[in-house]
Amino acid sequence: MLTIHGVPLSVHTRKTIITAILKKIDYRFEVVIPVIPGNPPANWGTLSPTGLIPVLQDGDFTLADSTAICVYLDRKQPAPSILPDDIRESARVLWFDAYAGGTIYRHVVHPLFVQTIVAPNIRNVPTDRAVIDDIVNNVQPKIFGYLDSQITGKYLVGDRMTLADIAIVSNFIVYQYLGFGIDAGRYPKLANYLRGIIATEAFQRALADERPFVDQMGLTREFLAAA
Ligand SMILES: N[C@@H](CCC(=O)N[C@@H](CS)C(=O)NCC(=O)O)C(=O)O
Repeated sequence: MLTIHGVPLSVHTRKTIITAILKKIDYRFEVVIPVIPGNPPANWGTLSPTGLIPVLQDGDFTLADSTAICVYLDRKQPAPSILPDDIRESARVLWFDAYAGGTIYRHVVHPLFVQTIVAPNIRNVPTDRAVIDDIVNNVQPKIFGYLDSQITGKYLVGDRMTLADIAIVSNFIVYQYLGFGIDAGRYPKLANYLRGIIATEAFQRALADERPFVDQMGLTREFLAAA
């Protein structure tokens, strides 16, 4: 059986979990929390060259990076595929996956996570409100506006769930866990799209499985009631 190392509520770990669920691939989970000093196991440097989660182990094969893992799972169990056959659709899926990790996570979700969780609880330094205000007022509007402009149906690309939806929505789950909301008046398509993807079976199962971690960290699940 496959092993996924990570934390179920991490943006990138959730991508691999949802892909496995969607494809009905059995996996076991090994909790690794890199932001907590001393938490990763002694061999972590060998398993994860970057030190980041997630990492997959499939027998004697070890692989880091959520996108690499999702693509590996897609080749291992091709149906249902998370990458369309059409070359332009497939390219757009990879674009949204890159945008999710390189822009949404890097410039919005990760710094908000650092300010609201890591700073006060792990680094024992106060939250910097100015950083949060800058993200909310100056960084996220362009990103949310762009996404809103790209949504034409239930899924971001094509007519079924792809890696694009998995990567983008996984970011918005953590964003909302942290207590931030999507202004449905300003971004109606984005708000509706997120509700639709979160309501799918694969997301609902992943969210149910990660609930103990969410509760333990005192994060909010209120937004899930609307899904
Ligand atoms: N490109 C990597 C990014 C992985 C990543 O940033 N993981 C975060 C959790 S979502 C992490 O390990 N953070 C711990 C840290 O920054 O020390 C991937 O897609 O797997």
